Amino acid sequence: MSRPEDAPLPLPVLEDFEEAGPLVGILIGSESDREAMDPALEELSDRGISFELKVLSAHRDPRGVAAYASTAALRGVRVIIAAAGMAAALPGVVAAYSDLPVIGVPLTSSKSTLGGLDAILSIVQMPPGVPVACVSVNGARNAAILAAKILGQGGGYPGGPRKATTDL
Ligand code: AIR
Repeated sequence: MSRPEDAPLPLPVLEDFEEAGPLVGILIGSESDREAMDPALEELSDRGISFELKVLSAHRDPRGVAAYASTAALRGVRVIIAAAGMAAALPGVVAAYSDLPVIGVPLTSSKSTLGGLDAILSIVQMPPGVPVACVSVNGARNAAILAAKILGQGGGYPGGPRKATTDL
């Protein structure tokens, strides 16, 4: 007898992603990563930079990640921050499906026995041709600051004047 969980996953509905996007897309691999990313949300909010946050796992919902990443630029998203713990494939998979700059945030996880070393190596060791920027373990705030700097290239600085270096 077939079980509901054996049914093929529905194909992602691209209409789900068609609404106009913010400047920054933040992806987290699990609901359990949300709190670790709060500093990024705070930093982007302080700078007046629009963002969205979605929970999408590269391993548990690969087609959802593919659909998001391959449509983000069309929606106006200009930088993607992707955060995950353990075998953190999320930033790399996003970079595989999108030409947008991707900033990876390796996270510690209550389930990780390696304290974030697993995640940072998963993110930083990308093969040639598919780059992903990588901040420190739990470096959510730095990811947001880097996103703001990327957005500031070639024009005005989004979110107003830079904070003093001593605030960083
Ligand atoms: N994760 C989820 N799918 C792929 C990966 N690498 C990560 C999450 C989270 C950790 O696994 O980003 O940090 C544990 O997730 P959960 O949902 O079991 O708490």
